[in-house]
Amino acid sequence: MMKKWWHDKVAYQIYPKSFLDSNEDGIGDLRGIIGKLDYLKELGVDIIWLSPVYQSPFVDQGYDISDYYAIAPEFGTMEDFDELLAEAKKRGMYIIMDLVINHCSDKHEWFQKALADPEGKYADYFYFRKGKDGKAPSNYRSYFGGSTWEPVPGTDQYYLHMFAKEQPDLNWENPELKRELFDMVNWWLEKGVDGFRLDVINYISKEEGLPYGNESVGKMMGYVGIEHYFYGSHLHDYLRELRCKAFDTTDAFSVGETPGVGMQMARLLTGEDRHELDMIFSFDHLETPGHTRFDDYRYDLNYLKQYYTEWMEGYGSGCWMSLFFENHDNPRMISKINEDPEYRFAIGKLLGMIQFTLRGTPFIYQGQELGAINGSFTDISQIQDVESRNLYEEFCRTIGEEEALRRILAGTRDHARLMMDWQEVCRQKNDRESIYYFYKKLIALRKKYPALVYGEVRIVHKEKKNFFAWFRELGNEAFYVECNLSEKQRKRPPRPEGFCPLLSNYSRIGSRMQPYEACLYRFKKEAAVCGEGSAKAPEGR
Ligand code: TEU
Ligand code: CA
Repeated sequence: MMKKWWHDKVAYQIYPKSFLDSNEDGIGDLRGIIGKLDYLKELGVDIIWLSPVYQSPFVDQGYDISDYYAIAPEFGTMEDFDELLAEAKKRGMYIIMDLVINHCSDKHEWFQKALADPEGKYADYFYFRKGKDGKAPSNYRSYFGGSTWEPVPGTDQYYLHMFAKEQPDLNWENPELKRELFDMVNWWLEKGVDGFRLDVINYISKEEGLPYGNESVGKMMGYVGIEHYFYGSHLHDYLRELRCKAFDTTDAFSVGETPGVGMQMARLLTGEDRHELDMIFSFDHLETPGHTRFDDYRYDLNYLKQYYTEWMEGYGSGCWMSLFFENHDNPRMISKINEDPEYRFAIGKLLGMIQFTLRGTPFIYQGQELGAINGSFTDISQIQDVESRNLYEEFCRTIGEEEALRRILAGTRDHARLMMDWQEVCRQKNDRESIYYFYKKLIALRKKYPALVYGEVRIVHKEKKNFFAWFRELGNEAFYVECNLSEKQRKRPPRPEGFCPLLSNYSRIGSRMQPYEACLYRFKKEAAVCGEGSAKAPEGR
């Protein structure tokens, strides 16, 4: 595969609202981020993905944009943003923005003008449709509960919104809208941003006529109507256009958020010959099959092994993966795997080991490097997120309050949106055995050894339950990683000869593997001393 500048980089997602509040108004802000660039640099981060910082009524925390050319005053000013860009550049770091162009805010002037003049040009920037017999034009269900159709008061019209009713979907069939969006993207690129994360980008092409959704497909996929807008027939054309008219002008980087897209579609979206997206975020690995985010259950790491085995072996050499476990929409991964505090840091380090030694570009979500866990919410009044609040009401009607609360507390996006714990950072920086240091070491190793970035992945012992191991090989360099996926000790399978320990989440590598143990080894020709049983303690734990 042709080398790209982002292949050997480490990315870090910042959710600005809860990263660092510099002026003590309770809301994280751009100056807070500027003040922590050195922290990120020291950790080894190269690329910063900023969740939306544009002007917004914050119904969906900035994913409802009312002005694509303005910075939300809650976060600071355009001068602050320019300073952030400049300070990042000074440190050799890259900034990527969140591009939310499937929908905008109902407060955006386009939507306001559309409402004011239903015959005017802006009405066609959105999906306005007549109701049917006093009911919504179709049966589509919104991601945030209820119908995707919101009636326009005093008319027989409805407009489409896949998410909150304050987030009307944009009509990509309209060439003028597309031009405005491409101009906007170019404006940010000219400013110096290095790329974009594209919010729910696989929903932008909707089937003509927006036909009724098949209820049984909806039941299976969770959302009625999904077959008519998920991976729509013009998606590839739109992405290629966006790429040619915007991204290519500066070799900008793009990572598409594409929920529900499996490996086959992912290949079509990211193949290096396809000229669409550089990478995608696929979410299939975030829940064990048969479960949704709102189920209160334990995640099975054997599924993660199965998922990565499939992608590492099947995605193809011309595609490049994003490697991540968390973001602002999902509970903390450690909490999903095992809530016993005894295993918290071992699991956190195990996840880091997987994330930084498989093939792809790792994305850390803020706080993950500290082993952040879910919040301890107990009551719906503590929950802010629009998705959780809407779904709670819906659940209450069908399964009762107690069960509704249990489901919301299991899956609420608020877990990931708690303030970053800077005191914990201080504590961990003073502890050489902390997860923070473990991440820092992993990142440094990944940067030191190209085999950990570009090497072939060869997964072994596939049939062994609760055990995940692989080689990374490039030229004369070879690495071996072995992980115990369970809280039970286990016999250590024979380690390949000539491999010396480099890093482990336990201080001693014995004949039995400890709960969630993860070890990285490097091949040394001359190293007969590293034979079975004589492994010396690696750095850190
Ligand atoms: O999320 C897209 C999306 O499909 C969500 O339903 C997501 O899958 C879910 O919340 C978590 O799995 C993106 C943004 O990441 C999210 O924050 C926004 O609310 C949403 O788009 C609308 O812009
Ligand atoms: Ca603030």
